[in-house]
Amino acid sequence: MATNRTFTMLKPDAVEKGHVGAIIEKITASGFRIVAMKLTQMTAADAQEFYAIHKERPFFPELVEYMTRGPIVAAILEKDNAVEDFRTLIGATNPADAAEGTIRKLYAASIGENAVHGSDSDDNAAIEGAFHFAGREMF
Ligand code: IDP
Ligand code: MG
Repeated sequence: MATNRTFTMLKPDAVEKGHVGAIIEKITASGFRIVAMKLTQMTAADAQEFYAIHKERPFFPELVEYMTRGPIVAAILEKDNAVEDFRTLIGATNPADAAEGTIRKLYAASIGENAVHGSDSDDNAAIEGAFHFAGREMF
């Protein structure tokens, strides 16, 4: 995957609250092109694998429960400097620390239920995109 791509999930809380349209509008208005997108739901095994780096953290069971409780919107996005620019657009992990106007500031309830995921590196963007999408689903 090209290094100008990142991977995102609109998490179950964002879908439940009806924020999908507003968040996608903000993403595309910020210059990201949608390469792939779908509504899907992760199994516990999926979430444990996706978030394996956090498996020793005390919040891991809560994170798996949260991420599997309902559908998510998974997407691959393209833009110059995609990974860094998308992390800026979503804001800090804890919405209390997120900058004004960021997606987490606008739509996240807490550090756990924080509305949106963004890859933290080009390598992880490629791994996470391939976790959710087959090549024929990417445009
Ligand atoms: P990130 O999503 O901003 O990269 P990470 O530290 O990688 O943040 O954590 C992954 C996800 O785990 C967060 O987005 C959030 O949903 C959850 N999480 C992180 N820290 C906590 C916590 O202290 N309590 C509960 N959930 C957390
Ligand atoms: Mg992270």
